[in-house]
Amino acid sequence: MEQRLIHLFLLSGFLSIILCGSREYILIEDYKTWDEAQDYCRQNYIDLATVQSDEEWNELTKLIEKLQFYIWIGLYDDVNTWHWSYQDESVTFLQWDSEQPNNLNGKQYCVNLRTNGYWWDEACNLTCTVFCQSGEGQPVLVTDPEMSWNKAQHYCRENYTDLFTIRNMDVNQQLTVMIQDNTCAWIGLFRDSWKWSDQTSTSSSLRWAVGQPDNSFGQDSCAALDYDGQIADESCSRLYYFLCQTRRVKHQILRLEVKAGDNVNDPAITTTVLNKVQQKLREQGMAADVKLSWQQQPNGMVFQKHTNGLTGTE
Ligand SMILES: *[C@@H]1O[C@H](CO)[C@@H](O)[C@H](O)[C@H]1NC(C)=O
Ligand SMILES: *[C@@H]1O[C@H](CO)[C@@H](O)[C@H](O)[C@H]1NC(C)=O
Ligand SMILES: [Ca+2]
Ligand SMILES: [Ca+2]
Repeated sequence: MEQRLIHLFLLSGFLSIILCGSREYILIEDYKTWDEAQDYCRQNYIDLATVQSDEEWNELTKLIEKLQFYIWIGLYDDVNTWHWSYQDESVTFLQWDSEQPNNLNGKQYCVNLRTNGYWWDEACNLTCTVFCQSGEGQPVLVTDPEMSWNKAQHYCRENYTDLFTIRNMDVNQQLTVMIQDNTCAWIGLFRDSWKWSDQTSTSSSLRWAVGQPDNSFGQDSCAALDYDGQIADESCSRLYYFLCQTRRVKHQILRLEVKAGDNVNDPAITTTVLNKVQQKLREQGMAADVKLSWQQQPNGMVFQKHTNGLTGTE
């Protein structure tokens, strides 16, 4: 058998590991509007506070125990996000009635057509007749039974194409003539509602105080915690203390020693090693909040040769 003599070196490299921990809240005892508070938190921390889990709610409740009034958090009502149910089309034509949309008493996320030919934003659980859209794009009026907007969307998607999309005045006129004997008819227009400032999902349930959101001042598109640790919608221009969020970050540096040939600083190899470590972390369910990177040595290399070379055989 042929033996090839190669040189092995003892090399070491440093792996930087950054662990992102849970959310941490910082109460800022300074009166600001919601927008000013958002700016402040984004400049000094991560953002206004997002609250997703039970543990996070508990953490907050501890913070506010000593307070007497509202505190801004990162929740806001995205009031200008009207779009159509069918293919998520954006809005090019609008026919609001005077003083609409007004989000009266809060929770008006769906739109119906009235007999005067104008549109109203309404609570989606109101029951109305329905304009579905046929496969040919024609309006079909469903008068029996009257339905909530969500039921109507389900009904139209199952039996036709979707709720109806109104793109111009002529069609709006055509529909208006069709509903003369009814008070309202749902069309496909609706909007997004409450969102977190840091754009994380609002899927976890929001702890609204009883009767909230109610838009009682007419422009309540920002959320504050009350002294019970529940949420209320409030006018964004009010001046309240506020909660910022940050994350506990842990930084560790790991020294790795390898015995290898001369080519370990090849990016293909260092990347492979990094991926292997990442995979190990993932197998242990830890990868989501971990950032790994190599620390480059002063000479730009990842691995540094120790002074004494070793000699081995392959
Ligand atoms: C709609 O829901 C609200 C509570 O979210 C309720 O007070 C109201 O009575 C409901 N309206 C209808 C028509 O069901
Ligand atoms: C489709 O139409 C039928 C007949 O009107 C109705 O019974 C059914 O509930 C509709 N489908 C849905 C999903 O509403
Ligand atoms: Ca309205
Ligand atoms: Ca309110």
